[in-house]
Amino acid sequence: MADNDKEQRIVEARMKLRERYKARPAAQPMGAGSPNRHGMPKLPPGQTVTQGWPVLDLGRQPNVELSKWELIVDGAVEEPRRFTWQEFRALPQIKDTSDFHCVTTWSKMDVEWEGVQLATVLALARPKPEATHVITHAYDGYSTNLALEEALKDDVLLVHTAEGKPLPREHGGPVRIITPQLYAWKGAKWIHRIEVLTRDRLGYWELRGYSNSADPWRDDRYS
Ligand SMILES: Nc1nc2c(c(=O)[nH]1)N[C@H]1C(S)=C(S)[C@@H](COP(=O)(O)O)O[C@H]1N2
Ligand SMILES: [Mo]
Repeated sequence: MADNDKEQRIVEARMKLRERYKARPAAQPMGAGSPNRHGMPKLPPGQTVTQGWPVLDLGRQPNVELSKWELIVDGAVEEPRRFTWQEFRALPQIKDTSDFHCVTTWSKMDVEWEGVQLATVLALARPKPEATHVITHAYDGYSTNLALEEALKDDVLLVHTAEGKPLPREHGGPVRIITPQLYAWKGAKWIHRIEVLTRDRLGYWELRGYSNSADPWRDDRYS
């Protein structure tokens, strides 16, 4: 099947899911389980824990060689930056364990990640005082936007390692973003460019009826 047909089917399936979800009574906030580090119940409302790790994307998984991989940080910044793979790996690296919540109702708990805080690369580019949002662009053509205050949270990472192994291509390797406090679509797989904005601009799913704020603890899935 041609990539565009595949993508069209994925979009249609996910729009159907949206209609179905919207027709249901809202899940009861706040969710279940002992509090996570943000003081929220570990499992958000309407979510079910999965042991596996489903793959969700637009049906194409770019093969980005490390020698060609590049991370760009530009837009409303004082100092636009580009990082090669070696430069990226030379930035301060952190390990963190966090949960991963997909809008299609599965959650993968306690993933061990390794990577660089998004705040670290943003700080190097120095967002201008009027900067309010970022939109992240991926090698498969995907994009998703974040308010700067969400992008700067300390567990929002550019990850290259999951569970001690290089991030598999189907999960966004060599590098993806993770946003544990928001639904997982806010974290772009195969990240290529972080564009800093002075006003909000909607990304791929946000333009197609997904919530802009995407807060799992408010069952905030669709707009
Ligand atoms: N580049 C890119 N990133 C993406 C997507 C995508 O289609 N392309 N899908 C998003 C969605 S909807 C989810 S749930 C997660 C899925 O990540 P996974 O395939 O590793 O589970 O990636 C997000 N990031
Ligand atoms: Mo998703």
